[in-house]
Amino acid sequence: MAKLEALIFDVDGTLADTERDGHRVAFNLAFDEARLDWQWSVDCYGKLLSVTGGKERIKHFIDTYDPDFRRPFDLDGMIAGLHKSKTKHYVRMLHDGAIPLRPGVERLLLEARAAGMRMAIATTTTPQNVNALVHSTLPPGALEWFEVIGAGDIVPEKKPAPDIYQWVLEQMGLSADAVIAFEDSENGVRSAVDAGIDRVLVTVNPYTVEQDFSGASVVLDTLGEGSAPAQAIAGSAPNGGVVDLAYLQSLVGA
Ligand code: XBP
Ligand code: MG
Repeated sequence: MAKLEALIFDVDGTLADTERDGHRVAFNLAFDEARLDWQWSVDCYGKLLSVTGGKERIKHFIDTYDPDFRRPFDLDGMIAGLHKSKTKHYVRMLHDGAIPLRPGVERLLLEARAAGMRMAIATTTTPQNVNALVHSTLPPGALEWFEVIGAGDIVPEKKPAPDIYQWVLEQMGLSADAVIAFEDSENGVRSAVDAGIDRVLVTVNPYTVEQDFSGASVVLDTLGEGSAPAQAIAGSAPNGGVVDLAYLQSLVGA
């Protein structure tokens, strides 16, 4: 039986439901600040999420939804400026306590830490956003629980490309069959699977619930808490409804 050696977590949608009431709102605040008449509705943002990466998403929005927009000479520079402003708003919102962790996340992190399980992050989002989420939701020093944080532009291609998972595995010196990836989206599962990780646990959210998770080992609604057990959407939920290290080890050994 392969031994489980590390847990690798996606951030947005997985650790916390950050997209609808966090990132989307911050993009709109940045557009306001720049006096642009763009406002991303909840539905529109759901479609835009097919493109990962905030800067890439703004570029895609212009190309697809506002093709007549008078592009400045330095469009990439303009998008980078907008994105910087968006990150500032997003980080402030997190520090104001706008977004909690998803059910079961802190419980599993604490169990893994107590057991000495190695942990890492593999995300498309900007590093400052990871720091702000961890600082605003977990005890002081929690950033150090994650041995490696792979985020944003550290790799050339964002999810669904496998780059970020490959980078994290390389930094940890681990082979793909010794880890479990935690994801919430089809793009994230593709990224992990294409990096050779064949144990992926998905917890869906309203934006991703209809996506194709055929590459995942199990699809749940949440990681589960004693009072609110996890329900399986595909595969088997843990006995007792709580994703813990014993259940994760059973997925790796399966
Ligand atoms: C989600 C993303 C990110 C966020 C916005 O990443 O695709 O682009 O939506 O963050 P993941 P930025 O699920 O891999 O955590 O604006 O910083 O890109
Ligand atoms: Mg995600």
